[in-house]
Amino acid sequence: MINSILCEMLGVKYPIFQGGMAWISDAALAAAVSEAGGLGIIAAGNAPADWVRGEIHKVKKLTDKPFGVNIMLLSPYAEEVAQVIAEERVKLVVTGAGNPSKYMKLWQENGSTVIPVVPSVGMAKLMERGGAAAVIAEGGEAGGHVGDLTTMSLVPQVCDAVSIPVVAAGGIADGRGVAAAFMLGACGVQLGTKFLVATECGVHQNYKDSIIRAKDIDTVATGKRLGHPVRAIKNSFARDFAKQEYDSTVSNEELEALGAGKLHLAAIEGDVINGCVMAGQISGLVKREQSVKEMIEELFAEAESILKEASKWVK
Ligand code: TUI
Repeated sequence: MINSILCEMLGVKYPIFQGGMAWISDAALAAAVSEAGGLGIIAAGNAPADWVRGEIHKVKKLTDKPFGVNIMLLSPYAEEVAQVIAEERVKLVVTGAGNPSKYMKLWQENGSTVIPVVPSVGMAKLMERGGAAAVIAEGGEAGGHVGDLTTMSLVPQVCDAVSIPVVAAGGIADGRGVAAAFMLGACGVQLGTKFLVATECGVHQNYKDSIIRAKDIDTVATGKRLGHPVRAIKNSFARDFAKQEYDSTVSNEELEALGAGKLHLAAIEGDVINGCVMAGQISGLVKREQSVKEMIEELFAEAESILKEASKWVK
């Protein structure tokens, strides 16, 4: 068994978070991960607050194990979702794509543990000062909205800068990645891309197939010009977006409009050519659909055996 302070803090068997993936991480996926001993997370994404409330009610019916809600701070509904999280007294709040400082007090007063995703040491320190229970240091290998630093550079620097537990995210999809994260000082991991192909993940089959087919160099981060780069599978949409991004005659508004609704198009409608197939660089390692339970047990069995064998490198 991997011994992590996070297991005790969050009441989970395995120190693994399922990434909050907009349009994808619903109550069914979150409940499956929580039931398997990890931390299932409902992603609010750009969804209205009522949808989030409904998924919270659903997950509570599906499992009595701990779960979390991920609030995407760029969402037009962020304010209302923040209120729903407080009203529903969600035990664990993960934040992404921005600075959650203005909501921290509200959530803490309502009994939530807050664990923000951070792309830098500065943000990690700010979150610690604001009362975060832990931080998720997410490297640019991750899928979706990404920061500049890689997981390898970010995680140890964040670990040195804060006293709260650090969860590593970005580029992890097997036991080697989990073991490496612990070696960098993390005491937990967050995986998104791997869970995309879980049997219990309701994303369109075409989306799953795109991940399973992908090679190491098949993702690209676009949208830096807009201030929120997004990593996705290189397809017709991503290539066109990249071309327009480098065209100075295309305004930022036009570029935003080009991206609007494209994750929904891929994830729900299954158009993986014209839609945005958000996924991490580790897609090339994700080769088959498996149940969430099988994934988690395999990940930790592999990580444990690697960590036990690690002494062979030392004379
Ligand atoms: O949030 C994510 N990944 C996401 S969100 C998303 S949906 C989306 N829709 C439209 C545009 C962009 C995204 C798809 N994937 N990961 C967590 C994450 N948070 N990555 C980076 C950050 C982050 C960035 C800046 C966290 C804090 C931050 O603070 C900057 C500041 O000062 O506000």
